[in-house]
Amino acid sequence: MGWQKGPGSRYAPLTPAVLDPGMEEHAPDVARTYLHIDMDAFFASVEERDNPSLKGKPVAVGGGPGKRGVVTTANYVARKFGLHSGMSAWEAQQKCPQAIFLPINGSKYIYVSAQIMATLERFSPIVRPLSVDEASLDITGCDRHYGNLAMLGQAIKDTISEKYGLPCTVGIGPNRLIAKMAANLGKPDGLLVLDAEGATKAFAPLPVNKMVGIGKSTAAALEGIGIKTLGDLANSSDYKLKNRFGIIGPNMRKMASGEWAGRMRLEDERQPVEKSIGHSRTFGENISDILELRSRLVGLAEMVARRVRRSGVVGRVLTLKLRYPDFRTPSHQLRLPSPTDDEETLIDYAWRLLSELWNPGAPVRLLGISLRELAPKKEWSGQLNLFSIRRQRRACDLHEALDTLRDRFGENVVSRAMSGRYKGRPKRGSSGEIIPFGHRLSMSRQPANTEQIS
Ligand code: DCP
Ligand code: MG
Repeated sequence: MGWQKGPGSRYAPLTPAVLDPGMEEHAPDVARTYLHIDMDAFFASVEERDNPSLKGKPVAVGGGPGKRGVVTTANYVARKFGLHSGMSAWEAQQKCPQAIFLPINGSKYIYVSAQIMATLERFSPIVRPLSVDEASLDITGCDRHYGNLAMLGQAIKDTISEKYGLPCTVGIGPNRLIAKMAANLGKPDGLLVLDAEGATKAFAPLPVNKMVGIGKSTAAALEGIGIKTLGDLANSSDYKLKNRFGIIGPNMRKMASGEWAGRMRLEDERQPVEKSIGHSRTFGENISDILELRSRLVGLAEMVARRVRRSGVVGRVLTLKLRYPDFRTPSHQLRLPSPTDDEETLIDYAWRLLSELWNPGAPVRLLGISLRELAPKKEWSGQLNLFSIRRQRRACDLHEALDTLRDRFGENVVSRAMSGRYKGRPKRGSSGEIIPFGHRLSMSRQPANTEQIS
């Protein structure tokens, strides 16, 4: 799906974090300098560091022979064989049978990430962690102690290497976009400083999908009007672009020219205001234990709620699906009393759906939940009664704090699975169904349907 124009078109306010307008602390007319740091093959590099015998060999984290799921990352040796993040374990094994597949050690990576972020604060008072292995620093004036910008960049690379034994790439530029793009261009183990003019030259020959925020389908739409490279995009007319993409069009042109487009919210087509937002997990081993299933459900609900909040929407219809080992994939859905982005609500109702759908004790291979009938949150705020506004406000504070932590240290850093509310063995009703934790909830139900997914 490409960007469309017109009042009917809605895309998620999903902004690549580096381009979030909220991140610009200073008036744009004040000349500033930014540094973007991104660790190289982060999870794999941490594993190589901790086991030097892996050096020089193709390494992937996640996946593995006989395992399901996906590769989270591959080291640069393995990338030569075509391995990459998000590739299915099966495909990765076909492409590189000799690769060493390692289990994911999330808490270790989060710990290392926190160490690195803390170290970066020595180099600038303004450090914005953007993901588990990426940060954007405002380094205006900070280079004076080091000689020049490149020397500051090198000092950061050396420090990370000496203290943590890990490689990274650093990009420096007059705005966060150029700094991020410079880091992308410098990978791996690189250091690239670009001024505005250098950025225009460096971007020009690149295919349009190399620009942060331009994915495959927008690239295809651009190609459809004869724009293949960032140079083509930079030289396009705003009229033509606006006609095809709406306000996003001229903003894309600005970005291709290396101009800070921070006042816009560049919507990432990979997550348009989808019809639904959901997550599912295929388990390494089938799960038949109810407590284990509940804990997975809580994790999924948290992830869905977080994505929903990030998109600035609320959703009305909740669907739960599970897959049995024979690949039967029944699903069950309900309409919530009011649209929500609250994980506790999702947990309550998803739990209820599970109790009605699941054959207790039956092994489960996959569990997923999704929320649809999404609408912008602001459209709903007027319709909430006083009580729910107060409740929502308290929930919002909590969500904000948790989202910040997860943005900073990754999805698994905080978990509510052991909070009092979800502790203990679930109760069963008279007919054997599982009663949700908290109060019983009234809802309108739709019959379970069964879909076959191969
Ligand atoms: N990651 C993940 N699932 C993905 C992509 C990434 O779990 N689909 C994890 C593994 C990566 C880490 O996040 O090591 C950081 O992601 P990056 O996109 O920065 O990728 P890498 O650091 O692995 O490689 P690069 O050198 O390209 O930055
Ligand atoms: Mg990285």
